[in-house]
Amino acid sequence: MFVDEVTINLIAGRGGDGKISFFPKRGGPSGGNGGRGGDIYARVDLQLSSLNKYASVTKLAAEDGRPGEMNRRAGKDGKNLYIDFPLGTTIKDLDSGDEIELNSKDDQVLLCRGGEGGLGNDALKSAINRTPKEAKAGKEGQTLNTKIILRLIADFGLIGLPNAGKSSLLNTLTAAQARIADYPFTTLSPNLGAIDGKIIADIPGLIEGASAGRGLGIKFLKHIEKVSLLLHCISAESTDLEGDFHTVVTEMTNHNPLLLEKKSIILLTKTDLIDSQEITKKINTLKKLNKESMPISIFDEKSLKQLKSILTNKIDENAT
Ligand SMILES: Nc1nc2c(ncn2[C@@H]2O[C@H](COP(=O)(O)OP(=O)(O)OP(=O)(O)O)[C@@H](O)[C@H]2O)c(=O)[nH]1
Ligand SMILES: [Mg+2]
Repeated sequence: MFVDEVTINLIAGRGGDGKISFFPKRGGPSGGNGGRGGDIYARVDLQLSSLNKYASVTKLAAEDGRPGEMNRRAGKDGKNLYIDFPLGTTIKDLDSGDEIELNSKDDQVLLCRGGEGGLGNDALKSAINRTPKEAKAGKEGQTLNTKIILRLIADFGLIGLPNAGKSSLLNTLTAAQARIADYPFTTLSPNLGAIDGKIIADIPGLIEGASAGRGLGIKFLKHIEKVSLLLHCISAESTDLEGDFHTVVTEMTNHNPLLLEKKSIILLTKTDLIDSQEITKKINTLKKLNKESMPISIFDEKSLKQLKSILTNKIDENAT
């Protein structure tokens, strides 16, 4: 199970009611103020990489403030609630459409403010009314209907048809141990791996009609929205390179046209399965679709080295 979207209703704490009471002998007002309701904050927990822990959570509330007490004693404030999310989480206000992104490990964002406590009758006394017989009710805490969306933070994104060899490349380039098999839809949810401290995301394969929900659909494309470079894998076994390319590009466009503006390299994968003449021919075909096209095989060290150096240069480019 990999949960990357949940809907949660947030309710900050209600303020405690003010107290109505009187000093037994003097008769003056003694009711204390109610405590503040707890606030709700979102923060980043680097240990988290999915929203699985919120899979069955529909509502989260911070503690209410306690009512005021006798002898002018204020009620206790409600405890704040801190909700931990993975880095790369977007919190969307379903009513206004506003979005907040948690993009840095130290992000802490106030989502809902707790309600003020009500004044007790002691605080309400005045020159005109020295013994008020009423107190104020605590205010409701703010509420927020949210959709929480995880977009993995990755530098490079592997895309392509099912079985194109994406997970094999991830495993070969990094220490990842993604499942690999000779049939489509082996990868059911995104895998991550690190190369020189930068993250590569491998997402499930796309097929024609993915945007209409065929195969595993396009819901995982959100995880490559933040990458700086797309690695589009096309198998050397393919007899229709252009067709394969356009299928994936069309489905990507249907998800988010901005993905097409990202830098990309086409990787002609599994080149150990064809001869060098055929490789040259296929690379020439691919270069018409994207000037940046190169052959690769997990069994060809030289090609792997070349790709690694491109990714490393990419890293250097970004660092400066
Ligand atoms: N000969 C050869 N086979 C490869 C190479 N890369 C991957 N394969 C094989 O191709 C098949 C599919 O590989 P995967 O890495 O699972 O492909 P994928 O793109 O992740 O597939 P999905 O997760 O289904 O989208 C497996 O049988 C791999 O062993 C390669 O460079 N050479
Ligand atoms: Mg895979």
